[in-house]
Amino acid sequence: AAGRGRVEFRDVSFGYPGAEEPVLKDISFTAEPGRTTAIIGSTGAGKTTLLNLIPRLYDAGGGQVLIDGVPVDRLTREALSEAVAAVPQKPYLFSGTIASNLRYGAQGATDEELWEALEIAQATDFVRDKDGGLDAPISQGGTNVSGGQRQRLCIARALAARPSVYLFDDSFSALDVATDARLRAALKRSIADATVILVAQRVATITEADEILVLDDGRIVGRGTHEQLLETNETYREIVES
Ligand code: DCP
Ligand code: MG
Repeated sequence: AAGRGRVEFRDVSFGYPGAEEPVLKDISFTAEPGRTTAIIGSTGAGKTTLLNLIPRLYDAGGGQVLIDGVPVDRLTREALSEAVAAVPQKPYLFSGTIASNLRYGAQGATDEELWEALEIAQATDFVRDKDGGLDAPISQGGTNVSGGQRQRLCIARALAARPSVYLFDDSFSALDVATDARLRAALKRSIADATVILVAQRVATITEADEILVLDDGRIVGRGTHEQLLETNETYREIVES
C-alpha cells in the first residue's frame, strides 16, 4: 500500500444522525506506523464508532481524520481501501469458499500468500483439516465455522490485503488466551511496520501496546502505557480490575 499509514485524529467529534448527544468529543491522537495503539473503554464508550471513521463508514462531524497527512475524505475509495483493513467487531464471512473470503480485498493474492496469512492468524490447522482446504465451502454469514474460526479468517483476510493500517475491533475476544498470545506474537513479527489500532477488552491484549487510549463516554480521559495508566488513571484501573 502507498504511504506509511500514519493515522491522525484532530479534534474529532461525531454524532449519529438524529441523535442529540455526540458520541465522540474532541478526539485527538496519532497512531504511528510500527506502533500499536490500543483503545479501551466500557461498552458504549464509542470505540467502534471511532474506528469506523477511519475507513469512512461514517464521516466526522467536526475536526479531521487524516492518513499520512491527507484528510480521509480527500482520498479516493480505492486508495482508502488499499490503505486500511478493518476486522470488524462482528466479523462477517460470505457464502463461497475460504479462499474467496480471504481474497475479498486481495483479489491478486496467490494461494501461498493466503496460507501465509492463515499461518499468522493461527488458522492453518483448522483450514488444512477442512475437506477441500482453501476451497472448503463457507455458508452465508460463516455459520458453518465457529466464532473463533470466523475471527481468525477475518484476521487472515485483513493480512492478505497487506494494508498499511490495521484496525482490530475486539478481534481476539473469541480466542483462548494461548491462541490470542500466539497470534499477537505472530502479528508483531509479520506486520512490524504497519500501523495497528486495536480495541480490546482483555487486559493481556493491550498491556504491550505502545500507547493506550482510555475512552469514556466519547472522550479520551487518559493515555499512556499500561504501567503509566495503572499509576495515574482511575478509569483505567477500574476497567482493568473489573
Ligand atoms: N450508537 C448509535 N448508533 C449506531 C451505533 C452506536 O447510536 N449505529 C451509539 C451507541 C452508544 C454509542 O453510539 O451509545 C457508542 O457506540 P459504540 O458501538 O461505538 O461503542 P463501543 O464500541 O465502545 O461499545 P462495545 O464495547 O459494546 O462494542
Ligand atoms: Mg464496539
